[in-house]
Amino acid sequence: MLRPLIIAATLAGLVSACLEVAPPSETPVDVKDVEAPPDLELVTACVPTGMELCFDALDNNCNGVIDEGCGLNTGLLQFTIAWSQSEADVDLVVDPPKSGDGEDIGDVGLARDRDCPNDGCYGQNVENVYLTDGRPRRGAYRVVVRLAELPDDDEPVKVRLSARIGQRHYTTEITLERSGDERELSFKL
Ligand SMILES: [Ca+2]
Ligand SMILES: [Ca+2]
Repeated sequence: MLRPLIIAATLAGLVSACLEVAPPSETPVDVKDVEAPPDLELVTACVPTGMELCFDALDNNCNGVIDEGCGLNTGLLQFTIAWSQSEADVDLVVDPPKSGDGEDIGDVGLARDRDCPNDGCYGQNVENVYLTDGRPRRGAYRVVVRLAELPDDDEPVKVRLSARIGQRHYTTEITLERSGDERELSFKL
């Protein structure tokens, strides 16, 4: 009786792992250029620190997926922010590439998981934008992290931003001081 149970458990483990992690693509997603404000330190090396921790917007186990097993989705593109001040309203905006003449090119398959703190985030503030399936459209993805609202006497908000672009990984910490502050990065594929 023991062996079928072990096989079933192993299969269940494999299936859950497959659901979380997008299959590797045949050719890597090519990152042509990354633009970031000069005062932001953009770290590309991933140093594993143990098991994956939820809601920190960090790929703690360096498996290429940010905050897996935490109810967030992923794809060949994943942009995630997390911040600790439970009352602060921070927004992650990912604008998809435009056509050559600057026109919208329509739906490129990006979706959003949560809008914190409005979605009942219970102090675990995280927002996640990901590519739902397939390969990403080429072009520049404009990523804006904006402090929409900060209660009067709070400290500046420290926001962790991580991006997964195919097999590449980027992370940085952004400090936003007052309502309306924003920082912009661009990832060109
Ligand atoms: Ca991970
Ligand atoms: Ca994590």
